[in-house]
This record gives sequence, structure tokens and C-alpha cells, in this order.
Amino acid sequence: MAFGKVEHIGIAVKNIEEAEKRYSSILGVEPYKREEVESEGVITSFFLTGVNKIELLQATKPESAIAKFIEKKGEGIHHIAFEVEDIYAEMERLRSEGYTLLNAEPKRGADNKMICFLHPKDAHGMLTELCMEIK
Ligand code: CMX
Repeated sequence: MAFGKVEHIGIAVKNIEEAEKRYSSILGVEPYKREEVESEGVITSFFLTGVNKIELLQATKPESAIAKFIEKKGEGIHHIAFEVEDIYAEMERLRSEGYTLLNAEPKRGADNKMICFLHPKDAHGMLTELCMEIK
């Protein structure tokens, strides 16, 4: 068992429309999807550059992790997500190694994924997301 490729990099932004315009201009491509994830209190926008994916995230409510992050640290890289084949097995592996998972069960994320987060304190300050494609 091991993580697969980086699935996407998540960037916290204050205003998704402004950020979409800026990233379209920088990357030279338009976003391929905008999706709200109500349970996470976020609206997301996805860009594909070659094989890489960038996810912009704007908070939709003050309790959202993105709102808190921006308040504390400002806009910028919020998390790195890794693709996993079997999220249940990877979560069990990490749990058995003593890591702190931020959700006990995988939850539904954006872009047709089941997701789980590992606490940033466990990964030298990087919020790590596990991501499994829903088939
Ligand atoms: N990256 C790195 N460090 C982070 C962080 C991030 N994204 N978010 C918070 N932290 C740091 C805080 O600055 C704090 O550091 P200090 O103790 O040095 O001050 C520490 O982690 C703990 O923070 P906290 O105030 O105790 O906890 P928060 O209420 O800020 O929650 C976290 C932090 C990671 C537990 C919470 O944001 C969480 O559960 N995240 C997972 C869910 C999520 O991020 N959802 C949004 C994205 C959804 C999607 O991709 O679809």
C-alpha cells in the first residue's frame, strides 16, 4: 500500500471569480468545472494543466476550514491531495501508524472523489488529502 500521484493542489482564495480569471490568465486554460461542496462549506473550481490539477477553494460560510485558513494565514496553498487506490486501506494503515485522521470515515469531496484529511501537524505543516475516485 502506498499513495499514488498528486491528484491536485488546493489553493485557498477569497473570491473564486477573480481567482478563476487570474488563474485562466496565468495557466492559459479555462477551469473545466465549478462545484460547491456544501458539507465542506466551499465552492471549488478546477483547472487541468497537462496531467496536473489545481483546485481553487472559496469559503461559503465563516465556519469553513477555508475561511479560517485565510483569516490566519492569508490566501495560498491550502492542501496537497494524493490519489489512493483504496482509501479505507490507506486510512487504516495511517491510523495504525499513529497518525491523526481528521475524519473517521471517508467523505464525499469535489470532482467525484471520496476524501480524507491527515492533520497538518503530522506532516510538517502540510494538510494532506487522500483522494479515491468514485467508480
Ligand atoms: N495547512 C497547514 N496548516 C494548517 C492548515 C492548512 N491548510 N489549516 C490549519 N493549519 C494549522 C493552523 O495554523 C494551526 O497551527 P498552529 O497551531 O501553529 O497555530 C494548526 O494547523 C491547527 O489549527 P487549529 O486552529 O487547531 O485548527 P483549525 O480549526 O484551523 O483546523 C484543520 C485546521 C486542518 C484541522 C481543519 O482545517 C480541517 O479539519 N481541515 C480538513 C477539511 C478541509 O480542509 N476542508 C476544506 C477543503 C475541502 C475540499 O478540498 O473539498
